[in-house]
Amino acid sequence: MSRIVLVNPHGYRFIGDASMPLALIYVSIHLHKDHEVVIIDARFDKDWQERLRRELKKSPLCVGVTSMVGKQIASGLEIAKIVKAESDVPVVWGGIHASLLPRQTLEHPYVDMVVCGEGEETFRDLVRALDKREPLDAVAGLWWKSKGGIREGRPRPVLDLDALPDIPYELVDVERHVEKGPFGRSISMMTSRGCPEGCQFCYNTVYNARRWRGFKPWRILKEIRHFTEKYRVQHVLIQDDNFFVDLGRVREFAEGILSQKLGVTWEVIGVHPRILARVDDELLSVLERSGLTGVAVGVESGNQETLDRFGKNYKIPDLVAANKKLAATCIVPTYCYISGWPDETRQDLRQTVDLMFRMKRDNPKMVYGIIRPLICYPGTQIFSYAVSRGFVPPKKLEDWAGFAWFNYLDIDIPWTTREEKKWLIDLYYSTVMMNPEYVYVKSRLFKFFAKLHAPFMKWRVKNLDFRLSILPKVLLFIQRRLM
Ligand code: B12
Ligand code: SF4
Repeated sequence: MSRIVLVNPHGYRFIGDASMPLALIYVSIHLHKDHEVVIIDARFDKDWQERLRRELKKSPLCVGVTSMVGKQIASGLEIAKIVKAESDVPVVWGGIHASLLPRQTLEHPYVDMVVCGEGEETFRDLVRALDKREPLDAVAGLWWKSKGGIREGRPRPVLDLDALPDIPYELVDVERHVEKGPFGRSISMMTSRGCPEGCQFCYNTVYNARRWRGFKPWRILKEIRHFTEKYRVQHVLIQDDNFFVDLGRVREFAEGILSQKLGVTWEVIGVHPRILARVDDELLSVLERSGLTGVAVGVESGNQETLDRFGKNYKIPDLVAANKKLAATCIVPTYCYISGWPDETRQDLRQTVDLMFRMKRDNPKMVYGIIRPLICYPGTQIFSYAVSRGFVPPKKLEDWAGFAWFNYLDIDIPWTTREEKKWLIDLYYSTVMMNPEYVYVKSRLFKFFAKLHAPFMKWRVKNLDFRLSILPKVLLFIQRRLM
């Protein structure tokens, strides 16, 4: 039995994120029975550096790190630096960022291997090869460094999700990831991967090649039962990119919650407006009775031309109708928007803001949601478009740590001036403060301030008037310097 150490980097501090480190739990799925798998979480373990150093003394086969663009990269490199300074243990990176840019990730001296794409089988095969000192050539899905330079294994086919064994949640202290929210003890989970849509600003079109696959309802229900019975979980946050793709699956799942009397409420963060519009009254009623409390919907823009141009395949009147239908239920929608599209005019943005307030009039329960400036992430079609317009992407792994909203003013966006970016940032943080209920910010202090300032921020956003606006700048400073 060998040892494997996995470390979850921290991203922004203080937002209070306690979600399960699902990536690291899933990659352990085939390994934890035959090996000692240790998961360290830099978000919670105050002494994570010491724990890592102690683990390194036990000569693990490798140390694995997950990655997503933004601050997690800096934290991931801090982890890798410790491993390199104190041992000869190979450092394996996985996750969306490393998978999209494996070569550049491997060019960093602290990274020895990259698991590209889904990690369950690739990591299992890699661990076997390391354990038996076999060559790495046979490991599909792996990129690695060798004396001859960077090597690329053959691609790994996508997984059959239902063939996976039970997910080893107990590798972490599950209780630590049970969050206390308005619906009681809540836990996050994933029930599907990928998305068939073609939004040009989303990693899915490349990372998952528009393939969607979901766990069968019986499996999701079994997991929820485990959480309710063992951890008294009362609410489930489903983090899928597009949960509603297969409405038959959704119905079976919702009916299963009712027939099995699971007694939980649930919430979904990935919903496409077109599919929402397809949910008929009868299914809506099943969903409501089964305990669906909220859906986060990617509206993106109130300008139809922008939606059509960037592949968000739906019509605004369908969304407006779906919102009205939701108004008659207990299901609370949160709508998410993007600003700063290529060549977006103030008039286009005005339409987005008008849509936001119109939806509130039609459905007073609704959560406004946030208007985020567009960041062209690697692996999206809009990223290639930005490059064609002169955008020069970061050349080194460490430079991606600053590729996020807190640094928006310094990201080169070919179609936006610095003045315009300042204005979009004011709009962004003003909408953040309009949403004390926003699902991803758990900090009570934030919620308190947001409640206090919400009416004023709504006025600013509605009138697109950011003169003398101090608060968004304070928030930007906090996110840049302190988080
Ligand atoms: C939960 C989540 C979060 C949580 C993080 C929880 C955590 N553990 O730290 C929170 C809310 C904090 C968060 C924040 C952000 N997120 Co986020 N998040 C997600 C979400 C919804 C689910 C991630 C997840 O758990 N997936 C489930 C696991 C099983 O899948 P997986 O991560 O792909 O892992 C598999 C493989 O990648 C691989 N793998 C992954 N890690 C490793 C490690 C090793 C060693 C190996 C071998 C394999 C391996 O194997 C796994 C199993 O197959 C994804 C969307 C998505 N569908 O993935 C976005 C997503 C990852 N987030 C994204 C972004 C942009 C952000 C933010 C930057 C946005 C922001 N608001 O500022 C922030 C900032 C994070 C930061 N850097 O500080 C993007 C990433 C894009 C990119 N190019 O990296 C995504 C894809 C959303 C999107 N549609 O664009 N996020
Ligand atoms: S619907 Fe959502 S998850 Fe699917 S491609 Fe569009 S933005 Fe990405």
